[in-house]
Amino acid sequence: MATLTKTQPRTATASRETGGYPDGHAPVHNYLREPARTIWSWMTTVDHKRIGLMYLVSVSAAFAAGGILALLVRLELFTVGETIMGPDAYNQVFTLHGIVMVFLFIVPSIPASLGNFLLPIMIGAKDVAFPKLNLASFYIYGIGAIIALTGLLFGGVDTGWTFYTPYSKETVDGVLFMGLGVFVMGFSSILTGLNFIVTIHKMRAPGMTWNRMPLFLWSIYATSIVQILATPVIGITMVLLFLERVLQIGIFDPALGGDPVLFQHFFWFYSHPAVYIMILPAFGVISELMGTFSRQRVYGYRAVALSSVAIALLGFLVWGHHMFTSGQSPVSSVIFSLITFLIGIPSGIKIFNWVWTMYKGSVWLQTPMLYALSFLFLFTIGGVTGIMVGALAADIHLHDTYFVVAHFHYVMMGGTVVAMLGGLHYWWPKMTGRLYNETIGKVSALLVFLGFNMTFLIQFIMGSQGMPRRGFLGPRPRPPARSVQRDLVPPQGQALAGQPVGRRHPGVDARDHAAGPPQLPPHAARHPRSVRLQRRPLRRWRRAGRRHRRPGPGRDRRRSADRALR
Ligand code: HEM
Ligand SMILES: [Cu+2]
Repeated sequence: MATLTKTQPRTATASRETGGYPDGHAPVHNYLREPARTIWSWMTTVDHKRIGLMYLVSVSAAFAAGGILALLVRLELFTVGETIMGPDAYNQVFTLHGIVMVFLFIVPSIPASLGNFLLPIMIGAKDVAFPKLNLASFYIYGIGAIIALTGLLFGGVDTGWTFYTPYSKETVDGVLFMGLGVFVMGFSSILTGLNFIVTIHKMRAPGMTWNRMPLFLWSIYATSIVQILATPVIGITMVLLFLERVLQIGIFDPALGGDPVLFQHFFWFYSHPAVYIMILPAFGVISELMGTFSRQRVYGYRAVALSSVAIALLGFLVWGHHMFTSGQSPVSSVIFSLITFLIGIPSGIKIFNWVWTMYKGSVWLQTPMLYALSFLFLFTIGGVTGIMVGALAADIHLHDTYFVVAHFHYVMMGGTVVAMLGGLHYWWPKMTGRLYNETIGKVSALLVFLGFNMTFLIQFIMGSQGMPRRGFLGPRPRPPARSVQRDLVPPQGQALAGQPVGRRHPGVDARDHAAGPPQLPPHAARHPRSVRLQRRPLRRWRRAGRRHRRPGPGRDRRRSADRALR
């Protein structure tokens, strides 16, 4: 590399044939053309660069498909009531959006594409440790995706990407295929992780010690650990769901002696670590970009490298923060909440080190750096709101609202996708031998940033005001009586106070008031916490009375909006 400095003049022979390289410096081997350019040679290749590129094309296709589904969701929510589809179709569309984006796109995204391409190059190895297994992983991914999408022919899925029981046991048969597809794709993820770990352990060139490894590889290494340890759990969970549906064995179905909440434990035991499968590679990309475009070695190399591993390990201990409202014991909720806060520390270490690197360096605002700055801004919002929903009291209100939707889009899209875009721009010349147009690159980076915030920032506000996620915005018939509604209160109320505490979206109108003041249960007097909770319905009742006496268009608008959300 040292010979190719900028003082060396580009010779006249540098041309398209030499790929723009000065004569004599053209790479001996051009993986895009050799050994052949036929489709068959691509399909049977064991070259990590080609496999990385094939993954890139596949995950991009999945991203585009998921994006179209997202547009359908937004379009449907454009007006109250049916805009382009009914409630059942809507459930299907947002579910498919989630499944495609999570399992087909974001889990394999950076590690399988950029990771495959760069890992051997960065450690000075010829290829990954098991090239054939690498190709097999690609096909397993493809087969899994096809099985999952076959579910569309069998009624599709309307469970949400989380497949929660007991509903997923009762609903259409598409669940079977989606579950099986996720199971199969899991193997692809495990084998890729295995391949990367062995490659990093065994194939580093002499001199490439652990402490000299590029930060991207540390993050890929940490990701691989999570892939290997966590992915089997989702596989087993999907198999159990499959067996439960087909053979009625009674694992999740209470009628058969099973426990539906058990499913949530299994699911999140994978899916929380999986969010680190999604974000750790992004951290790695950002570390590379920050170093290069600040023209400065990333500050605190060791801390940044080891924080990836710390996040990967701690990530296994926080799954219960998705279940604060599931009726799990208050003790476990407190513990899960505490460990969730702890994860903020290694994440913060990275953020501060990146900022310090920029501060000490000299920032060069090229397209990849614009994406890196977007990442810093968006991921920080995502992380901080993660801590907010990790706080027990706040999450009782925010769970299953648009606030959570905003949170995870800030980390997944604002984090992982933005980092991937930055990385693709950065390594594009290496991967293709061509340079992109810098102006178009910068404009796109800006548009992504603005468009993303316009779409998702507002969801924090909607969510904190109580708008439920996954809700079809349609006028629905009003339930007959308030008392029936009370019975439908989600379990968190009972869990906290031993009594229903009222709905999260109180219907404040005259009828509520006419029902008379709610009664405090006798034990409330002895229990200060429950007194506070129990007073809430009373305050609502008083407020309803005030509104009742103040007629006007404002009240009517509130009422219809309120009803629309139900
Ligand atoms: C910085 C640390 C983070 C913390 C403290 C955190 C915390 C949380 C908590 C407590 C929830 C549950 C909220 C609820 O359902 O009421 C949640 C949901 C979620 N988070 Fe995070 N999070 C963090 C980072 C991430 C990252 C990096 C990703 C993905 C790249 C992610 C993806 C998700 C997803 C997908 C959900 C919602 C799952 C669902 O219900 O569909 N989070 N997060
Ligand atoms: Cu989580």
